[in-house]
Amino acid sequence: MSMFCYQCQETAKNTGCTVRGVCGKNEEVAKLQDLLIYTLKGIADIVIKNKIDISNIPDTNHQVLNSLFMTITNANFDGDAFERQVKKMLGYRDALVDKNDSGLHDAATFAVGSREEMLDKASTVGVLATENEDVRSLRELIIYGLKGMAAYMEHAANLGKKNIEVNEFIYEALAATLDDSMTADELVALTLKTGEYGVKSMALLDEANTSTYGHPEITEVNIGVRNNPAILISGHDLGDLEQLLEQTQGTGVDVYTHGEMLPAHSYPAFKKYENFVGNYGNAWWKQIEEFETFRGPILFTTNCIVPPKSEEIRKRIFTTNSVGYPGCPHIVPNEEGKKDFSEIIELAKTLEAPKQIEEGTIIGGFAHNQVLSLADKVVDAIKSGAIKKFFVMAGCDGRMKSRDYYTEFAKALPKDTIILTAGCAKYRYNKLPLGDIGGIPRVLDAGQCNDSYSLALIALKLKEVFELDDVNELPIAFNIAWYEQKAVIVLLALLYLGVKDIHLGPTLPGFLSPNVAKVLVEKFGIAGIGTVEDDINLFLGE
Ligand code: SF4
Ligand code: SF3
Repeated sequence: MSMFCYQCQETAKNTGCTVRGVCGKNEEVAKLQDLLIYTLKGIADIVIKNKIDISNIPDTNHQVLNSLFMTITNANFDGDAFERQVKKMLGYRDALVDKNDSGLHDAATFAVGSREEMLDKASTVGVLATENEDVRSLRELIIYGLKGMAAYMEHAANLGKKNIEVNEFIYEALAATLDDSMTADELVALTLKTGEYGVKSMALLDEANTSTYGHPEITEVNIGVRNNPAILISGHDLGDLEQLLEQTQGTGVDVYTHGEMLPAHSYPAFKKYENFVGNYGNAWWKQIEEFETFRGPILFTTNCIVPPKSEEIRKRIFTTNSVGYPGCPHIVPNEEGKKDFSEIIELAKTLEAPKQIEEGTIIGGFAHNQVLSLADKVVDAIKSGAIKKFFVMAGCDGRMKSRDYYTEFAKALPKDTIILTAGCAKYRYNKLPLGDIGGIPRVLDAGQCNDSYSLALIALKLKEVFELDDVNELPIAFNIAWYEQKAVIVLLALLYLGVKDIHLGPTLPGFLSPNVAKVLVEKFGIAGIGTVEDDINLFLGE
């Protein structure tokens, strides 16, 4: 076995990628990612054992987030970037060590120089280094939750919002994954605590986005094209979008969103840009064909990157933040956080306008503020029986054929039900003509995966209005699609908020050992998916 990774839903045979990632990650990158995570654990070991006041190490805190984010599925495929990051983090780590320290873990003290030494060391510290499969499963569940949390924290930090408590928790949890004395029960408790901090990180990002760009409002988004050269912006970072829109003003270059950037159209602050045309295409995995017809440059602000099939497309790809791809220009901010996108804009001017692949509009902007402003209408519709049930179908999309389930499920839902969605999972049904209930669309899109937080707030508000003791008494079912590690933190956040009986698909995570899966089933009622018909009957109690 040359590598081992089982962090995403598409992991080979649902057990682990062992030769090359299904995502395209090669052995070297997989190993350097393992070593980077191990180095972060070493930093955490020193921070916790030496009781370091982390308010004094802001750069280390930030780079811990960035490192975690870099290892998320489809974020960064650049081996050189990982080698540099490992070296950088070893530098931060060694600066924290006191020469009188004793009792530190190997992760806090190991030394490597060359790439070869790094790869050798990585072979001994990856996921499988934890022999007990239940402990391994819980440790990885926590680590994947931290990765998702770090991504959300980084976006918030890019807009100037921080919460040092969350950084402290990240150190605590990273260090705990090195601690062989932790019992399975303690690790389960830490998993729930990870969910608690997941809620805090999503709340922080929500505050960062809404205080900077306003609250999302109901918006029709154009899915057709205009006849100008254009740039496609993908990923989740709204700060990058703002800078791109500012810099493209008056250049004759249009801007379109792809994948998870779609919800940006619902923020009031972006509506003033005349060249912010619409959304092009679908979820991340369709980029292979959609980048071909888009014809202009693409800026990735976060995952999901799919390794480009042709040299022509690779030459149009630019990355920033934690993402990277070998040979693609990576744009870094200056001291004031400003990024220079002129190279992308100049390239766009030399390329053809996008080819139209769809036309019409889709509707979005149903985040908490907008939905709560419609609360009376929604509550009346529930009371009158016009709305019988809500289905939270948030999460990720992916390539697997079995995800057709979600399209079929949405189609088969009775007309008196509403889908609440967030994340790129929505592309499985957001263009279906599902109609509305008394003017309320049957698919309410709260935004990006992190905006699952909005869905939780909406549920908690309904619980209050209906004076219920438990959120599970509401007519809301959870049928979530997962793919990468941001969906893991969303799931842990929902568990922490007390949501029970979540159905998770299209497969249960391969990283759950049978015993850990059993705990999740018994304690939280987690279940997989079945056939559309059986599941609808089950959810509707028929
Ligand atoms: Fe495999 Fe997913 Fe890991 Fe990629 S991220 S190597 S597809 S488990
Ligand atoms: Fe999608 Fe990658 Fe997860 Fe933010 S863009 S939800 S998969």
